[in-house]
Amino acid sequence: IQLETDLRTALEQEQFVLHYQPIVAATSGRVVGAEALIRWNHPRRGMVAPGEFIEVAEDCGLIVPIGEWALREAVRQSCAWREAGQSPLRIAVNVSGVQFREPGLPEIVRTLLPEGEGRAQLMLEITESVLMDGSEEAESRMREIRDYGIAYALDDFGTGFSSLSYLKRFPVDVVKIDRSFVRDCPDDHSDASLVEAIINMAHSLDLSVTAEGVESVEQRDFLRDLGCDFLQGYLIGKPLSPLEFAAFARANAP
Ligand code: G
Ligand code: G
Ligand code: MN
Ligand code: NA
Repeated sequence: IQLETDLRTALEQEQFVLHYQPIVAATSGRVVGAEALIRWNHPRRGMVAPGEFIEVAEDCGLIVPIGEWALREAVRQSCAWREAGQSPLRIAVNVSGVQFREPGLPEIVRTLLPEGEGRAQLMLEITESVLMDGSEEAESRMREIRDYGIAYALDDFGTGFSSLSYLKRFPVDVVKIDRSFVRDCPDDHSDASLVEAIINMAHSLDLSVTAEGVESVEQRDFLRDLGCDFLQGYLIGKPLSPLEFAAFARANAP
């Protein structure tokens, strides 16, 4: 209850910030975008990680306005970078299932997108569970939002229970291989085979693949050689403040 009250205050007083973890093309190492990750800049506790408040925010419904704030902030920041001369970046924002099912989401997305040239390349990261419950509705909702030019990444891929047929049915653009499968690559043969199978399967459905949790040069080379499209992880860069990310993007521009 105290946390809920504090989260309301955090929204009102704009205590949330977004950090940006770089995503690069596997073959060139050039930056293609980032995953926006929320932090709570708490007046006493300092930077609070999402693991400590997202679940509570989902339970009490505050994830809806918090998630809306994150979408707005990501679009604002990405337009600011564009205006500062940065090459276009695809910014991926995590959307919780609770927020995805909210009837107002398509309208929110529509109104926050700028018109014309500076249009933000926004991507929504959803998990397999979003596709599973109420899938008819999820499908039409995905298509409605996609018509505004938004792309989708399927987060934590492989950890859920969705069947491969979901990938064919829903308008997903990118599959993100969960970092638990990347961790023991390339030494663990079953994980290595699994990662290879996900990449090949995604490609045969015309989807791109991002590997998460890339921490070593061996993992990077292994994934690149399998044809994985994009890489994300501590080897590439940890989640960075907006200023730090801008410097990273300049240094690794296409
Ligand atoms: O930043 P960190 O590595 O601690 O992120 C932990 C988890 O918090 C991630 O799995 C991510 O999905 C979730 N998360 C981060 N930012 C957001 C956000 O803006 N909205 C939602 N719903 N989840 C987020
Ligand atoms: O949305 P998702 O659940 O994928 O959230 C990404 C989380 O993974 C963030 O909390 C981020 O800090 C964390 N993360 C990002 N890169 C790495 C990595 O290379 N190794 C590990 N262990 N965690 C990572
Ligand atoms: Mn994510
Ligand atoms: Na993930």
